[in-house]
Amino acid sequence: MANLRIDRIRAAAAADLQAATTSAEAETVRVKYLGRQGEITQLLRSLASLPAAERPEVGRQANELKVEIDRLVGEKLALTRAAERRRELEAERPDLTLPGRRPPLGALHPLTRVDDEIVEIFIGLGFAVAEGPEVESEYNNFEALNIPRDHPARDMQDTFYLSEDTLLRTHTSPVQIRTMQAQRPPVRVICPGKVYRRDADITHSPMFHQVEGLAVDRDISMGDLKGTLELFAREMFGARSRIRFRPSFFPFTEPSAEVDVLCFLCGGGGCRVCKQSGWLEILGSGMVHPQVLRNVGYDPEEVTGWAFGMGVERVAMLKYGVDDIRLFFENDLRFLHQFA
Ligand code: 2NL
Repeated sequence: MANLRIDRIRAAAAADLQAATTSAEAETVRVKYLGRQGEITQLLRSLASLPAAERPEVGRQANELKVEIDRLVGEKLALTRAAERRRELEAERPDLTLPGRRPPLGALHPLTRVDDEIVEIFIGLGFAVAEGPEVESEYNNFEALNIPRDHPARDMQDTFYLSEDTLLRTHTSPVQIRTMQAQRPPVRVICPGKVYRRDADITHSPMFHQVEGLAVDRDISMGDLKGTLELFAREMFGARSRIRFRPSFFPFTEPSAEVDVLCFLCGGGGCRVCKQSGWLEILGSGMVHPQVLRNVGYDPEEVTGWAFGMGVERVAMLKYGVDDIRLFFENDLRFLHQFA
């Protein structure tokens, strides 16, 4: 009787395993025969009710069958799991013919572009780029530049003072002062950088960018300044660009001149941007004051020089028709994407 039951279980288990096509079904077969309520488990439990003489032989066969089913289930599991893993990998196979994902490309900030453009033009004219610290001494920022103690530009309203005699530079001129202190003429430098003034409205930002240029050598004249700025204007604003000089005043230059370019929006006919004048003011300039030359140890009887300075934001606002300087610093992508 017991033998018959074992044979029947063996045949049934073999058939069940044959029918199992997935690892989950193979697991179900294991539970059905070897689990806590499984047929082999129940058979082994029922050994106690057999006649003592039959017990060892039936027990041995039942255990043999248990080991056999366990081995067969194991083999089936290995086969079905391998097949399932292959199907998984097949489903995940990357389609190498799909187009690649395009990472969004960044773009230079409009101020960086204008800044680079200005600097590149002067590099092309033989100028060397010089940079310096944004935290400066009062001496380099004002004193050396012949800006008198009672000059309005020195007022607390205009300058961020860090202590009695250190401040955030209000222009990049101190870089030129440092350059002249460090080397003998000839000097030709272009100085881009951040500058700081206590001022904020639609055309003024407490931090803005300036580019200043300086040339010092024997016999440097106002004619050299005009020629240099004319070349600059043609490269920056186009071949039809013109410039004009208007007398002005700066404590560090004498004579001084404000430079206008022919309005590149209306070509000089008059428009809203140039306020019907046909001209746009873009920089200040002049012959370096003899006192400034003396302050850096140069002899104004031996060498002369000129300098100029322009605001990068102002040039960028004119060039791109931006009417509020704060747009450059808000980092709103809807604004910035327009320059990509
Ligand atoms: C402006 C005017 C200017 C200078 C900057 C300069 C520098 C040295 C000596 C003499 Cl070391 N001058 N720089 C000269 C004239 C004008 O800037 O309106 N900038 C936005």
